[in-house]
Amino acid sequence: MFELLKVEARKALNILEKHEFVRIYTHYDADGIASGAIIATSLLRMGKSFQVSFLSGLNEGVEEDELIVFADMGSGYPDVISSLESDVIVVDHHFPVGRIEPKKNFAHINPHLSGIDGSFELSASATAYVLAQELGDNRDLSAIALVGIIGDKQRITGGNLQVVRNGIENGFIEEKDGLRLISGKVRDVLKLSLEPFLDFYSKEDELEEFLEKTGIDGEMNVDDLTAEEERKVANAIALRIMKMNSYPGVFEDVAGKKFYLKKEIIANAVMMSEVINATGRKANQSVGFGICMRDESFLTKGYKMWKKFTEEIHQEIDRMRYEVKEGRCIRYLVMENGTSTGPIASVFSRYLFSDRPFIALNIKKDGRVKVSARSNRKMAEIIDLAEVMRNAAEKTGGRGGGHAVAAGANITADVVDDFIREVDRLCCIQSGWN
Ligand SMILES: [Mn+2]
Repeated sequence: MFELLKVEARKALNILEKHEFVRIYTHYDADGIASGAIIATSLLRMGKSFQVSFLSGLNEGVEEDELIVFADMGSGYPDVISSLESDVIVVDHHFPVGRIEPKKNFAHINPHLSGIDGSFELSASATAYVLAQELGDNRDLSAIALVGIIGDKQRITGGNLQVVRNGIENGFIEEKDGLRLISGKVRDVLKLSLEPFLDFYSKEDELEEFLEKTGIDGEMNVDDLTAEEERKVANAIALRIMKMNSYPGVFEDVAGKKFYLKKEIIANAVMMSEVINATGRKANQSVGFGICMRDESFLTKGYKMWKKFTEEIHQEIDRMRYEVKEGRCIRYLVMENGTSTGPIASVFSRYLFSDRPFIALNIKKDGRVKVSARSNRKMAEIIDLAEVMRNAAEKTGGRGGGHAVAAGANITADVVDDFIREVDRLCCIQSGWN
């Protein structure tokens, strides 16, 4: 299934062979950090040196070099890529836009160009893994690919499944039946989990009642639950999620299979993904990158950031759920100096307000505005948020793009109202709701 991707990956190998040093730009989320680590590790094993930088998008400054590799970004920015005087390799899974006219050597590794749905079935990290396998024996990196797959909330089907199977067959990933949850004591896990979001953070009474009804000791470690206990928790979680106006598909993502990484310094794949994500959102990507490179000295810091970030998100959710506004066809939230837009938009769109696309805007002190738009697989069939973000941002002097189900934009504070109006209008046109 990766034959066409591999053709492009071999082109990338030819370019890489001409260089000793590679400059890597990657996205600052879990999938981006995992992709960066996969590429960096494969380069190290080839004896090449590299420098990696983390960006929120390609609108930020990119420095020219002999060879630049873009990971988890690039396909949506043909103008930026075409303007570069460097050799370029793009490893991305966002839908390609426009036409790239490279000045120098160029390889474009993107599942959408190879008949694979990159929005749901191949993360950037899994795409990077396909490249890594052309560069050498990098089968162990299938575990890091899985961290990115989970981080992007993709399904483990199609290409992703093939990568994960590869990891299982080679002993780098262990698959078990059960709930896909973070690690820790049952009580803390239920309270802090964001995927699934269970809305226990400030509802201690409900949490204790939940534990009592299911007959589970909250002090027990989730990984030590018996199959019977796990089934009880799963049923109770399913019931709670159902009562929340959540998207029906969310439970499928939690129940079924859980994954343990045999060679990584965090064994629970969901936990590793959450920690990496938190370091990215906290502008400390090098910590997450270090963990993906199996450097234990970053672990304590990583866990600390995860705890802090997760609590901030829960507090923000509690504060902001009553500030959510309605458009004609969207729901939206305008924050000032908020923690992060992506995670909050994910929880709102999947668990609390799942019947409309959700747009979170964060106005920063410098007047720049970060926008995250989220929906669910079903809604993504009628509304393409990547297109909505791109068009609305372009109309208001910004830039946007992403996936049909999860997209983003960067705009300025003075156009926020116009931007929201345009997003609402475009969502109405696409959906035909209004
Ligand atoms: Mn991604």
